[in-house]
Amino acid sequence: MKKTTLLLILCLLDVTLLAQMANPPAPYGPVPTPAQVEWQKMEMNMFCHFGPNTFTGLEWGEGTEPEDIFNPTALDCNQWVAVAKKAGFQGIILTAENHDGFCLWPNPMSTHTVRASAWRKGKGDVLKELSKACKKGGLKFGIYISPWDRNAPTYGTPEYNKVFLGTLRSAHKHYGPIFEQWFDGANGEGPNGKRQVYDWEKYNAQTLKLQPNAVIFSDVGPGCRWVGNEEGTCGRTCWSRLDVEGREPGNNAPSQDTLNAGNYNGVCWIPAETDVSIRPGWFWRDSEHPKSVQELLKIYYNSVGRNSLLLLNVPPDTRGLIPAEDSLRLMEFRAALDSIFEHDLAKKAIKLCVSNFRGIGLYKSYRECYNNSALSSFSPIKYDASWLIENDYNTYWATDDTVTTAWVRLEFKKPQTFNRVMLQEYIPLGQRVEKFHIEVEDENGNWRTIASETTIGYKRIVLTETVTTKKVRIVIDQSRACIVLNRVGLFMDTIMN
Ligand code: FUL
Repeated sequence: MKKTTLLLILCLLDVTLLAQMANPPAPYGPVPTPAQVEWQKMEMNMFCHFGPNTFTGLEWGEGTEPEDIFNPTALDCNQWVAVAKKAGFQGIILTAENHDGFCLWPNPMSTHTVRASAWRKGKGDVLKELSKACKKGGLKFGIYISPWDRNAPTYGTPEYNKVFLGTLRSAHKHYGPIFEQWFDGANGEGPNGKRQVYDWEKYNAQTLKLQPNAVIFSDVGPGCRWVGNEEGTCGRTCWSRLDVEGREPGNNAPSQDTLNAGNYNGVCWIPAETDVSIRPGWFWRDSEHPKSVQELLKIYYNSVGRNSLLLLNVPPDTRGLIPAEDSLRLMEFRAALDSIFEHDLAKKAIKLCVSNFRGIGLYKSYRECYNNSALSSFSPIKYDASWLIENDYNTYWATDDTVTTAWVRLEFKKPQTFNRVMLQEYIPLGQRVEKFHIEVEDENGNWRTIASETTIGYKRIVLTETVTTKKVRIVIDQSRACIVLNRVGLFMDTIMN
């Protein structure tokens, strides 16, 4: 055998070997816990605001409403679950207790509960019904409890912390597993109102002791953070990192802008959750109606599409059912999402090329492109571009440790028309990308930039003009460590333009 042939064979063998031997990228900065990763993957959950306000039309109940006010005529949590599942939600969070202090379960720490109401002769328990229905339907169950309690006689005294811990214990002991505990930061007592020094440390510690997989929501986490507004808009730049040293939910929380964008150098992994209502109010009111599909799509792009989780409130009515018009709207919303995201044009690429992939070092020129065709003799190599069009979240394209600027090019046999570009980072290893742009090639072979953005995170959906092209290039201009991307998708939205 000629020396050159032997060398060539060795080279070919080596290149695969080198890539296979390459170590995975080291984590960068703060990283999510496994529970936070699972939480983020849920993408869309349903919020249910339900309680005395459903019957009085108030947004903030006073805490003095007679218990008998709460009297749903046909409560059926299986219906909530059926609607949620068909709409594509992965979990439901219920307002077990809003600011009026009324508890939807027979909380032994309070007299202001379903036990004292006429509903089902005081034997009803919404938490029990919904947690059971979720289990049966395969949805996750979460609980909202407001620390600001306008009914509790002890509110404003140190004694209240004990009462609140008892309330949490009662909910967490009997209705788990709970995937998220939602702590509201609101307090409308006004300048002369009662002041409560909350023992957040104890609330969080006890919650995690009883529900170790619960992601705790508040203005400052520790599991996930408020996005800073109730309009359904996460920042175009959105870091899942936040600085919380010396901060607390409520008045001492970071500014709403900070919550919206996160902190570039934030020490903790606390991703944003976007809570917004399908209707103008949080609670059901006869006079109000659900948002349009266009509005819901916009919310979806501004939340899920910007590295946030969407918690969409769909309030049950006085019967204890999700009204037909809301459920119908959700089905239309689902159909719209399916029509857009079912057809990923990126999967049609015949070639996926990258400027670098991890582990091939000197052999860089050996294989820049992955041929995505059944006849191809190429099989995927660890960290090469082929993983970008795979659905498995645990496989990804990664660059060498020193490479923080790189591109990926998708080539098609026939021109493709799209206006949505989806990118995902592999967040178990941290959030890295801070600047990227998207280019398309025109008929004359010239590249044109169609979008320039900043962060990606778990999921980023970039809205572009509608383009038709045979070549697309995603250029990562700046990454804080080597690039770890696990998905590129191209979609056409004909509904929201
Ligand atoms: C706010 C509360 O005041 C509302 O009642 C609602 O629960 C919303 C989700 O959060 O802070």
